[in-house]
Amino acid sequence: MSAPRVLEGEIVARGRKVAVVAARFNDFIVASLLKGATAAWLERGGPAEDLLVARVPGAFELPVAARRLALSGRYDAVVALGCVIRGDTPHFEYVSGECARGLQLASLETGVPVIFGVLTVETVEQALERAATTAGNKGAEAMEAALEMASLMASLSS
Ligand code: INI
Repeated sequence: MSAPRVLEGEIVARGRKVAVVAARFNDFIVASLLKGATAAWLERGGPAEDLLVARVPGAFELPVAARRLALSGRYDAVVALGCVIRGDTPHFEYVSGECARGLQLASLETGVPVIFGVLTVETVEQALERAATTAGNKGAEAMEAALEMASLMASLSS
């Protein structure tokens, strides 16, 4: 019996162009996510000059900037980085929900992978765990997902 043909993206940065859009809100966490994403890009063989980083005020502003970058046609993938901490107000639901919805929309509307590297957590401790500098950095994971999707999208259209 013949096996099905399986397509899977490779996590390789050389030859790719990626944009990162990162929120400044909760920068004590987002800075670590950005460090992780940049380190993953360099480790996977990406030249520093082929990685663009754009900053926005907060997670709520990530979708519009991600969409603009995706629409430019210059990037194979966009990575959105941010951190929303629940706190005591319903603000959390609006910011995190609209951010997730907007990023997914930007991806579906443009056909460019937009990666959700936004922490949505209950506490600062949970955020710190996910932005660790050693293992489990969600920024690095987001970059790896971006590279895998960029590669997969290229093979799906060839
Ligand atoms: N933005 C975040 O990125 N994280 C948060 O936790 C947050 N909280 O809690 O309010 C937050 N708010 C700002 C928001 O993203 C917008 O920048 C602001 O509302 C202006 O549109």
